[in-house]
Amino acid sequence: MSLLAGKIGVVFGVANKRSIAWAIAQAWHKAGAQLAFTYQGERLKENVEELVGAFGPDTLLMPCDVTRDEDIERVFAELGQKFGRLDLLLHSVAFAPKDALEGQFVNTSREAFRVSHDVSAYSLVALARGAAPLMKDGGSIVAMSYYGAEKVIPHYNVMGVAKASLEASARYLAYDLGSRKIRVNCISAGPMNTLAARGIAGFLDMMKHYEARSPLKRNVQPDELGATGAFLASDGAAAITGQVLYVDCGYQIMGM
Ligand code: 0WE
Repeated sequence: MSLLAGKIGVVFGVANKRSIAWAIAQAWHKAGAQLAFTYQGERLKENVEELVGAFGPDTLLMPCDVTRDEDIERVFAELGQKFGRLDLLLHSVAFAPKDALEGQFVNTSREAFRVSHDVSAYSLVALARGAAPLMKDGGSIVAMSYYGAEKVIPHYNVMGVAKASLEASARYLAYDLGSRKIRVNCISAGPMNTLAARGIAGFLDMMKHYEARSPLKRNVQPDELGATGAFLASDGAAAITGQVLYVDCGYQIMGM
């Protein structure tokens, strides 16, 4: 089924094959979208080059550090040159300094707070502003969030505060861009075994906790995030904007 036939999309946040961005990109591609990708830093270049090669040798792949306005400008200029338009944007980018995810939130430094919010939340605003002029027939912007935005998850700390900012930013962007038929939504995913989760103390216990407590008694699979991403990108979601969709096997509804 070609839910997204003829759509052009850009994906921020692929690091490797386990990335949530990769799962959603695959679903968008299978639904018929033509995609461009960005990667963060030389370290990830080869990895991402190899992955996106699967979508054809002429797949547009651009470096982009989302904390640099000039990088963002260049990415949208290149997208404009190659396609002249844009329909879909995926934001799957987050960072907090490792020590900020280990100690107590009360000890978050000014710099750790600033960087976390710059990379993980402000970047959505900057990317939406860059994308909007290319979204001439409207568009769909999807950003990844996590439950730590609304409830305390021990050690998630400043990332939770940044995700709260991301979700609020999505609402304000949805309001601003709504008259241009550009929708902005968040997917709040249950914990996934990605590069971003690797090395986080107690992460496997957290996966077990979701398995035990979520109504569906299991964890989320990458292709299920892909399917929700494809839905949000599609006309089936034409009246959905500013929302946070929980793709977490129901965990978020539980009170105990
Ligand atoms: O959003 C995230 C993680 C994002 C993340 C991960 C890292 C690890 C390496 C942001 N910055 C960094 N910085 C690093 O140096 N998740 C939803 C996954 C996650 O991370 C946690 C979690 C969960 C869930 C951290 C503590 C507690 C729970």
